[in-house]
Amino acid sequence: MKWFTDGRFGMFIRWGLDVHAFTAPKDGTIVLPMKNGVKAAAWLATGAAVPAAALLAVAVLAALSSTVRAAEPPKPYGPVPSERQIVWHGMEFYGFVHFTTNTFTDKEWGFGDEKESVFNPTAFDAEQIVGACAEAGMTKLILTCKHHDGFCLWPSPFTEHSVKNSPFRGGKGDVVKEIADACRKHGLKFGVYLSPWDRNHKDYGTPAYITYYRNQMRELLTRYGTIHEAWLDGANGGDGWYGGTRERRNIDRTTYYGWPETWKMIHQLQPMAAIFSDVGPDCRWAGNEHGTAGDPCWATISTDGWYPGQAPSPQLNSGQRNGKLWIPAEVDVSIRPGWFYHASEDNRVRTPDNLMTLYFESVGRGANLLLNVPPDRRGLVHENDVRSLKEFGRRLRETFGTDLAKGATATASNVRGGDPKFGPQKLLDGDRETYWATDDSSTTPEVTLSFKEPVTFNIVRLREAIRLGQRVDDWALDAWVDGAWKEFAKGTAIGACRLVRTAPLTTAKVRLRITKSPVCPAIAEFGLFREADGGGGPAAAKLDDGISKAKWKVVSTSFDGSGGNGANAIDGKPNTLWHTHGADGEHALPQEIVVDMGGTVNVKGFTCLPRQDGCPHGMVDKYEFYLSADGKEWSKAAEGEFANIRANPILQAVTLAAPAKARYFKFVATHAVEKNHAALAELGILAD
Ligand code: FUL
Repeated sequence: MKWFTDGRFGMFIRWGLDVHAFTAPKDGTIVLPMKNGVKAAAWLATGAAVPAAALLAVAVLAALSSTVRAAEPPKPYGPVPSERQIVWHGMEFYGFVHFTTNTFTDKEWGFGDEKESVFNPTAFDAEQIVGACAEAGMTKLILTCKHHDGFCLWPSPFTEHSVKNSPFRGGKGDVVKEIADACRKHGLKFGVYLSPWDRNHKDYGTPAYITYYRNQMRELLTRYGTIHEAWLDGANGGDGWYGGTRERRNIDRTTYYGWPETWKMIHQLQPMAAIFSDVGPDCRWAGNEHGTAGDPCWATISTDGWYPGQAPSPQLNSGQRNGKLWIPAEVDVSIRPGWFYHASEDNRVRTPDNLMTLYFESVGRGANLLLNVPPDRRGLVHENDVRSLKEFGRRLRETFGTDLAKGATATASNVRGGDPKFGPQKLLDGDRETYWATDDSSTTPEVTLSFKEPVTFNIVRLREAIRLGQRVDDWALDAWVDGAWKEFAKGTAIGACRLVRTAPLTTAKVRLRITKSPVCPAIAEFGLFREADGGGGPAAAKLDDGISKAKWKVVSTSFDGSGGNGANAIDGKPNTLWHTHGADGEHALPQEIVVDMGGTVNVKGFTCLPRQDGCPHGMVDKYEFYLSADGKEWSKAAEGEFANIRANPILQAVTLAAPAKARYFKFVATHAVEKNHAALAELGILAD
């Protein structure tokens, strides 16, 4: 038995024996805050063998007890989440459902001139869609009630461009209602995506459209029960059908949409609806569509001078330490390369392994994961996607179902005020609201979990008590191996959730060290898990990007920029570019490249891999494609748009209206998402 006192609160008894009279915290430290002094004295008076001096000390302290209080919680550090954001953080993993005329026209961005009649799912089943998502472990679904093409999945009285004029349910259908109802039934929350950009609406670009947009938002927020998220997309490609004018309409992103007023309306009508946009206000875009949050990914960020659709991606991806606002990241990514269903992508569904990786790189960095599952033309989640989701759900459940840390004894180098309310056992209670905290002066404490028997784990989960802000900068984890501590992970930022995935470790002691923090830490959870094995998942999908290029050669290009030879477009390497930015500056669009395939090929289509280096300059989003038998006489085989390529620069595959025999092809870049030159990584041909 060891006695010592604490300057502010009196006395602790560090205990080496079994304790019967007190409820002992698991770390074996009996804490007697002053207000319990009387109890302590009474217990000690029952005849326990303690030194007389110590007994006297307890009695004296007990007499003073009325003047001392239990420890106060730490003061919050920096911005803190709102109640709505706390609920949002709790959802962690949920789904997106992209469904509109694009599903039937094989596009990613409809132009706005699609006939309502094309929207004709033959076996739409909201229960099947929601059920597949529920099985994956999703907590919410966000539906594209209206995408950029302007087609509304509910019978809005404000437009004719909706399901009411489609064959779906004889024009009496309401996809929004069916999905919302199915969500409620399966215990999922529901959210709405209402695209601000509307390529159909005649008034787009004028104030009248804003009234229309808000009217529609009001409909969605008042007709379908509780809405947990309003997803406000930042994309705007400029041109569109716009009531038949077929023109480019530029808007001023800083003022046109009048966002603060729309945000206010959303929160008034649906207080729990977290608003997503590039700049929040409740959650922010993570800056890419490939499923990865930054490491670290701070929940805080300063958005001064940024607007939806105009915020810098790297900062969105990693947030900003000590940013002025709490706007955590949401990672949106599709289970397939595109956001909408394309039969050509049936063998490119993300595998359960890949989904696990995405989970660690999003949820595991304190962001939420928004995984898109696009229904097919039947109006069902395709079998391949269902298989992947099911297996992913199984792995999540099995992995995180058992917290191996539960049986541990936790001991900390410091406990705030010696108060068990802030004791390290709070790390193990599975409650995100309770936490271990230290005295204000203790900013680099450590906590050890000890086990009677060694445990084997490969995942550590840490959570901060985020109501008190994002406090910790740096941390490290050690395992007790062969009689010594061995560091197995370290990093920066914890936030709502930090998952560490490591090689399996077997040990009887694990230690968390906070190595840098501006204030005392407040940690809510310290969990250990063992990843479920990967059996039973579909095999990795193979990317089919066309026929062999062994005999190909570049006949000509309109220009080769510095280090950007045409040959790079057919070298099979995604990291080399053909581009037209020379030492003398940009060579303006259009720019073309001609390739000889070395023999006649039955061309069914072509592929274009956009530049993969993260730079949007010269990224081709409009093209023309020609074929020729002799390299002299050309016929145009395709012309079109690579939609959403800036945010999602995936392989673009274009199928020709009719296959054609040719030996030569010519790709003409007619427009780029930024700057006035061409740049692309690779071209390929789809053939028999
Ligand atoms: C982007 C859109 O342009 C895509 O089509 C998709 O909806 C994605 C989630 O957001 O900005």
